Amino acid sequence: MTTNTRYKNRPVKAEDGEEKEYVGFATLPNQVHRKSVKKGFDFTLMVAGESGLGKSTLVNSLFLTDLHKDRKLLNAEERIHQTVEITKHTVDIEEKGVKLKLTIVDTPGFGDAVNNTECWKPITDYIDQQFEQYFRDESGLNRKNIQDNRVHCCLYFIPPFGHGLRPVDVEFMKALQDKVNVVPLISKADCLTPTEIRKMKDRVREEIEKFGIKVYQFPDCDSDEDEEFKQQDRELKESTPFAVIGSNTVVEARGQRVRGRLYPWGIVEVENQSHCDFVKLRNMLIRTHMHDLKDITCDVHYENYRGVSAKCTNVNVVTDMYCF
Ligand SMILES: Nc1nc2c(ncn2[C@@H]2O[C@H](COP(=O)(O)OP(=O)(O)OP(=O)(O)O)[C@@H](O)[C@H]2O)c(=O)[nH]1
Ligand SMILES: [Mg+2]
Repeated sequence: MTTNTRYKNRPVKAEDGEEKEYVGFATLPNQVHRKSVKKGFDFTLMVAGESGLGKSTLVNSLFLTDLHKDRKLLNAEERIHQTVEITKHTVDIEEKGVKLKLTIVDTPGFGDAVNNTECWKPITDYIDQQFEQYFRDESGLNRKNIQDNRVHCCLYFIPPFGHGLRPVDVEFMKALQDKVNVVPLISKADCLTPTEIRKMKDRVREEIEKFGIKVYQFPDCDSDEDEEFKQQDRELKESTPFAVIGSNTVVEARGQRVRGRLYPWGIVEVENQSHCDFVKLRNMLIRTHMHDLKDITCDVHYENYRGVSAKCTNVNVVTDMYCF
């Protein structure tokens, strides 16, 4: 569409052959599209869970970048006293002219300390701080260039070794559930056989239900979507919690170079759908549900935060009034 035609009222032929004035609001989706493409998109993803479950490896595998090139490995003694240390990495990705500013919030070492009481506190505090910052920016004078650092999704890593959720997993997810979209993952799925994965998934799903944990719910598929999309949506919902495998090495499998883990007995391919749900997770995050995750963050979690802060502000105002 050239600039001229965009601004002109173009006459169009109606069904009866008569020319009808074309108002032009049908171009609204195009206008929105242009504007958002120009502005670019941002998305913040957080990973959390016990130390050593492969969080950093998975986010590296997801976005093909090595986020921890100069990471210093701590020795065993240091690790025991290690406190939760949250790090933020931003990568700018561009695909077909669409820019995405992706921020990964990594929480290395969670659960490393001997005492895990309230180990989720630094993480919930971090999420609240981002809301607070956004709230302040939004109420400030210069609202044009607000940087949105709110966390849109938190991948919570469940260890593959146990029998379902541990109390710390339940408490952790519950602490997060009203602040962020929690997506539980079964980590290091290469440690389990397909039957064990199925059992583990059933167990985790049951326990999520039993303990009333509010994890991210995939929205219902629109009835006018095509059959293929509906089928993919069904498969996606049935595969939760996703069982994932991460790897930062490229190996040779079936004559191709693939991201995988090489064992004496064979190769586990990260992007092979019969080996794990990595591709499903990536598609969900990037292709199909990114916008919904952002919407829920804004409409539900941020609104929760605003509600609570507004109440606190009112209480302060009332207390101040009584002080006079
Ligand atoms: N078997 C298996 N090992 C994995 C997988 N992903 C990562 N690892 C290995 O697990 C170890 C820990 O991986 P990290 O990615 O550093 O784990 P992390 O959760 O980020 O650990 P912290 O930063 O200490 O919280 C490394 O030796 C990885 O190679 C996986 O899917 N399967
Ligand atoms: Mg890590």
